[in-house]
Amino acid sequence: MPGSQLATDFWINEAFSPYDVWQHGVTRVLTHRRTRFQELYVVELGSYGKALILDGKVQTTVGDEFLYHEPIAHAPCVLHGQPSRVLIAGGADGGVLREVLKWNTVELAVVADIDGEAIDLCRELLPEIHQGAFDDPRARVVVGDAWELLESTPGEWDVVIADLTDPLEDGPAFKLFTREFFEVCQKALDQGGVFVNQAGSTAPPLASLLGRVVNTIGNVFEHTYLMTAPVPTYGSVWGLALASDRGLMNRPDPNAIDRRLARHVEGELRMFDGETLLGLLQVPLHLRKMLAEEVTIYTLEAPPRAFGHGAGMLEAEADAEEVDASEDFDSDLDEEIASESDGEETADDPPTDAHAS
Ligand code: SPD
Repeated sequence: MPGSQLATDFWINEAFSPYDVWQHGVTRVLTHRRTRFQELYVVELGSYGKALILDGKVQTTVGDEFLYHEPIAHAPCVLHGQPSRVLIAGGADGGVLREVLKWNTVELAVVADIDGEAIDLCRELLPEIHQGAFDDPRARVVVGDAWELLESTPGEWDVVIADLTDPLEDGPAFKLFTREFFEVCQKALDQGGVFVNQAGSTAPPLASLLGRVVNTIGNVFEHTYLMTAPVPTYGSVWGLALASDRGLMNRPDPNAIDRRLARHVEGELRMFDGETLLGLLQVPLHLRKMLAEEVTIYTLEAPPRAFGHGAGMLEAEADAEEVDASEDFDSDLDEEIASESDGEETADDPPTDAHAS
């Protein structure tokens, strides 16, 4: 290419559509393997540093992870006001866990991810992302199906964060983008609880999936909001859907949000504050129009299919009996939740409502 000086001969390609590919120059491969659920790379990218890539899709990079992990963690927590129990569906890399644990109100934060090997590799190879969060006494890892865990813990969670891979055919996550899953999340939330998920790309050729995911969530919860966050290595501005059965502030007062963050968040935030949240919640006209016109609802019978293909799910399904660890983790978690519930309640900061600021 005229005028360009390339610095590596080794490239990883992520195809966003049959016609759009982003290449990242790789400077080191830390591991490449096929887990029981997906193809996994941990590599070092020349521009963005270490990165986790699952089934050909960049999940997180040291260089831009904060642009995704901060909003997906702090937006639901700050709009809840006083999150105590947080469930992260997916989240193997520990980036969301790290952010959630900055909340001094959080007593229990569970990462429920089906791919134990991915969790282990992220703990070993991506300390820059989790920063020791898995060792926090308030953190718990459940290797298993987040759906089953949520189903077995009705009304237990203040915040549920679906930090999932894209809904690829034969991938591990596509069922978790359906009405049936969102209904399970709704029931798993305590009164006033807040749900958030990564809902897809806003790029015009791809945004219909985002519109349908948000419409499906809106079919389940009383109130749904779209946030958009720029995450360079996801290839476009990314959609995050927030939902709750109580109205949240969609034009929050930045000063009120900053006060709440100052009271409850310990540790540095790089991109998230009151002004940022206000901006994330104001989405452009063409997306608002798309949402207003969308009618499709994703179901288990007709689930979403993002561009790409999962590598490992067929093998995993054949091993389903062995994978189904829900009986063990359900009873452990129930005990933990029961003992946590015995603790004294704090009431310094009542939950937000639509008019609070
Ligand atoms: N297209 C990539 C979307 C990835 C969303 N999940 C990221 C996991 C990071 N913790």
